[in-house]
Amino acid sequence: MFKSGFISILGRPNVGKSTFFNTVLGDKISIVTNKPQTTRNRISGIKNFPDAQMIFLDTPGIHKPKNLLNRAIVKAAQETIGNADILLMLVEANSDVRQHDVLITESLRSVKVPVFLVINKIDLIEKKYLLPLIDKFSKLYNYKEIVPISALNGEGITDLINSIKDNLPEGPRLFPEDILTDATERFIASEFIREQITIFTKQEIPYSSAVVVDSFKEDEDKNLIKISATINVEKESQKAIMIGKNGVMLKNIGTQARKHMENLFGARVFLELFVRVRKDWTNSNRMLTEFGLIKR
Ligand SMILES: Nc1nc2c(ncn2[C@@H]2O[C@H](COP(=O)(O)OP(=O)(O)OP(=O)(O)O)[C@@H](O)[C@H]2O)c(=O)[nH]1
Ligand SMILES: [Mg+2]
Repeated sequence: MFKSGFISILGRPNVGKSTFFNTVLGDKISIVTNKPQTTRNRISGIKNFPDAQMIFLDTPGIHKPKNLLNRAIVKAAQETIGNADILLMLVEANSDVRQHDVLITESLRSVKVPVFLVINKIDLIEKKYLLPLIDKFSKLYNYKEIVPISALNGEGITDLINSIKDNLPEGPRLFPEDILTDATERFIASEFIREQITIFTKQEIPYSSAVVVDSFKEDEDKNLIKISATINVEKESQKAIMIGKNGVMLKNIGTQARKHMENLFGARVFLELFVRVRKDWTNSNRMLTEFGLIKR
């Protein structure tokens, strides 16, 4: 019997959804930072077994949105709830039940598919704190399974994969075995740039930045990819910070992003970055659509 299905990874911002997604897939596809609201789009990642195919969906952290950008990213996460065969609600072992965890539980009330509680970051706590936390979460929802893991060091991942396999419906292979993700190389390139922006810049700047790849040209003979991308910010002052003194900030962002691209694409990358001010884009339906954050 072959099994297949979609597994959505849900949770409040920063609990480690994208880290878990990358660990399961064995490749760095989704970007990870120590700041909340890193992921903005739903991304799929396909994991193949001799007797099963799992399509994991990494989603943006669910929170109370304050602007149009945040409303769009929360919607992208919530939309996966109705389309998944198994839902993983990720939480952090090193924090108590938070308001946003309760918010997410509420949106799972009418769900018919199995919901797992996945307690991540167990490498950060002593084991004795696990049971009381499990107890608190169990009062919120009747989870099908409760699995403690560390997405960072891989602890518990095999057990979780086995439980997922047990709960997957019978079904055919849905995608060819050589497909890893639905994210395009262009999209991943733009994300790797945004990841470095989020790491290098402070305060509101990561949240005011959107990256668009303007051109992506592969020269197979030279094993070289030429990428040109625009970083959109909301204000002139942000543009100045993004470029930095003598262009140092932009250079650092570009250098680091290029290294990650070269690793994943297995080719040399020539990366050219531009910075452009698009006033108040985080509250513009038109610009959010242009930047791929609202589906056309
Ligand atoms: N110690 C520890 N840190 C972890 C673990 N998993 C993730 N992290 C860290 O948690 C932070 C957030 O990780 P992400 O994977 O970006 O979290 P996310 O849930 O995808 O966040 P959003 O996309 O913002 O919703 C990063 O600094 C990770 O390195 C873990 O198992 N243990
Ligand atoms: Mg993420």
